[in-house]
Amino acid sequence: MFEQQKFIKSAFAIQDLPLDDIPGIALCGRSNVGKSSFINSLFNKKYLAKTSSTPGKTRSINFYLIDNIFYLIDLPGFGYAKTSKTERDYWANLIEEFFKKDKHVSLAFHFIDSRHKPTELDIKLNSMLNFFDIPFVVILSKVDKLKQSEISIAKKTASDYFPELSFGDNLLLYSAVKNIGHKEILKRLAGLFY
Ligand SMILES: Nc1nc2c(ncn2[C@@H]2O[C@H](COP(=O)(O)OP(=O)(O)O)[C@@H](O)[C@H]2O)c(=O)[nH]1
Ligand SMILES: [Mg+2]
Repeated sequence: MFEQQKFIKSAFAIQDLPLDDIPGIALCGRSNVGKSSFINSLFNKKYLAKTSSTPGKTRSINFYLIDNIFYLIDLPGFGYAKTSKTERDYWANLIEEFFKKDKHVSLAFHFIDSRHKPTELDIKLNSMLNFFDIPFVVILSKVDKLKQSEISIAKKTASDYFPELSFGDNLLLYSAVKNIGHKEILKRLAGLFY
C-alpha cells in the first residue's frame, strides 16, 4: 500500500487539469504551511514534492498519483502577502474553479500552521470547502515546534474558529520532521481507497 508515488503534472490554469476520473485528495492552505513536506514525509521520500524555503514560490497545482489509484493534489498556497494582488487573485480564483469543476475531490486536507491562528484566508478556504460540500480534515502542521501545552491551545483555537472540528476526527496533528500524525493519515487514506 502506498508504495508507488509518481509526479504526473503541474497545472497552471484550469484547462491543464487532468481529464480523468481518478479521485483526489486536495492539500490546501497558506503558503509555507508544510504541504509539500507533508507529501515527502508521508511517503518517506526526500524529493517527491518540491519544498521551498521561499514562501509563495510554488505556483501550480501539482498532481501526484499514488498506487495508480488516487491523486494527491498539492494546491498552491494562495494569499502570500509578498505577491501582487493580481497574482493572489489569480490563484484564489483558480483554486475556487478547481473545487467547482473537479468532481473527483474525495477529501481536502486543510493545513494550518499550529504556531499561528487561522487567518482570513483560512476562513475563506473553510467557507469554500463547506460551500462546495467537500469533506475536509484540518491538519495542524509543524507541531514539533510546539510544547504540549501549546498544542492544546492550538487545538482549542482551531475549534473556536471552526466549530465543526472535532479532534481525532476532522482535526489532526502533523509533523513532517517528527513522526507525528503519519500513521493516522495513512489509515484515513487506506480507509478511503482500499
Ligand atoms: N519544523 C518543521 N518544519 C516544517 C515542517 N513541515 C514543513 N516545514 C518547513 O516549512 C517550510 C515550508 O514547507 P513546505 O513544505 O515547502 O510548505 P508549502 O508551501 O505548504 O508546500 C520549509 O522550510 C519546511 O522545511 C514540520 O513538520 N516541522
Ligand atoms: Mg509547496
